[in-house]
Amino acid sequence: GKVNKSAPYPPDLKDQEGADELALKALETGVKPFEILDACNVGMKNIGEKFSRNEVFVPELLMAAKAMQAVMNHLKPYFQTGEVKKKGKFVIGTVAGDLHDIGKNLVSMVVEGNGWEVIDLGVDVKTNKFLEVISNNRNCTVGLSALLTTTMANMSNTVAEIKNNFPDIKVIVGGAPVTREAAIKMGADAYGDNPQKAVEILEQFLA
Ligand code: B1M
Repeated sequence: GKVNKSAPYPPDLKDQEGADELALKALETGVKPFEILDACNVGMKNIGEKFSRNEVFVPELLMAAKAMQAVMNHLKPYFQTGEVKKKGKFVIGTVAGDLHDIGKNLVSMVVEGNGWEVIDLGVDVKTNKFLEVISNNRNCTVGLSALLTTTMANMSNTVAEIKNNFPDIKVIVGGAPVTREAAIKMGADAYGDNPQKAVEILEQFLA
């Protein structure tokens, strides 16, 4: 649609109460957590497309991110099984230069909920940080997330360095611009296009 010319600009970044209330209301009325997530993903896709068309700008992307995080806080309990974390360790981070963390956080949440111990290194994670954490957790699997076509190059470097230093460590890559072909080219062991896929891959590695 069109830019709302009467709305304050930049928008109030603290105003995420609407998302909070709507998430609770949806859960109370029996909407499934995964359905709520799907709806939010559609919203994020829409705001991304508007951004591409210069109809909204970075503050709106931030607002959307804050709203989605508010929703995810309510959904988190539904993804936790209470199962003892014993399947293995999963080290995850968004690659160097990249600050997008919503998809990465979702993967963390779902993997943890499926019984894995998750070590989440956050965003803008340099290769050396991954190497350091792997050397202290030699039995882990690593997950890398990238949301920018530019940071996919950093992702590729990180995969190469991990494989140079720790050939036995398995690496899963994912994020909107990453494809199966790109994952293979980078030398990653697997490509996850969604959090559940990441869980399935981890289970396969275990088998
Ligand atoms: Co940014 N941004 N952003 N942004 N942003 C995109 C990614 C963009 C596509 C928007 C657009 O132009 N249409 C575009 C990238 C273009 C490109 O590279 N081709 C873009 C840009 C350009 C930028 C900036 C450069 C803007 C600027 O400053 N001019 C800037 C870069 C900052 C940086 O990182 N250095 C920037 C900044 C931001 C905000 C900080 C404002 C904010 C992020 C806040 C945050 O994450 N805390 C933001 C947002 C919100 C977006 C969009 C709108 C939404 C991203 C998102 O959270 N999606 C995004 C548009 C879009 O993606 N359509 C966009 C929802 C999330 C659940 O999906 O992360 O894809 P996603 O994760 C999925 C899967 O990919 C998968 O599972 C998830 C669930 O299905 N997955 C994995 C992800 N990681 C995985 C790992 C796995 C397995 C699966 O295994 C390890």
